[in-house]
Amino acid sequence: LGQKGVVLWFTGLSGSGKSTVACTLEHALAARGKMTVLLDGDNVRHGLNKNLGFSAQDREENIRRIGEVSKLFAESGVITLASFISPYRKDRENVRTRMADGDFVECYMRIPIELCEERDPKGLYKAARAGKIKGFTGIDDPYEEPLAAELVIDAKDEAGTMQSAEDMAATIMHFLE
Ligand code: GGZ
Repeated sequence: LGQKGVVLWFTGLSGSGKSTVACTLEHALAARGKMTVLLDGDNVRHGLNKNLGFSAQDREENIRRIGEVSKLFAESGVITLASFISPYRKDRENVRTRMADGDFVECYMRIPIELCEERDPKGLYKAARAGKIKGFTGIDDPYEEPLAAELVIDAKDEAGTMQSAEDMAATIMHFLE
């Protein structure tokens, strides 16, 4: 009866596919009858965190609040998928420290910036290059790579073939199993 909660924390650049993979994985988990919640910029930055911008301080507070919400969900037995750039190592580690051992699974989307920029679904990289957005992660704002993520997802598999979102979600599902 019941299920154990966990936080799957997706970190990576804008356009790295965090939310796409999280969404694909969420569907796969739901198909197995798991209770899940997906937190991302779209449902958090417009509500709970709408008073926050993209300064280092605001990003820190963004991640802190999301961490606390994720913790509450996980403690209620929900599989929580959090998809945020979360560029600062310290901020991610603070979330990890707040959680019970093993309940924080850091999933690093290690996609080269060239690829993220090529995709640029919202034209944000273009705007950042043009100086229309200041402090854009990877352009003129830092991204601190995880040093010991539980999962590292690369654009290509070992054979050098580009991975689909389904492939990436399957890797994470195997880890969870
Ligand atoms: C990075 C920005 C910025 C700046 C707006 N830097 O690709 P997106 O659009 O949908 O995802 C990005 C999102 C990042 O929000 P997070 O809450 O994940 O960031 S953090 O964890 O750092 O707090 C991008 C958009 O917001 N966006 N301005 N300057 N991304």
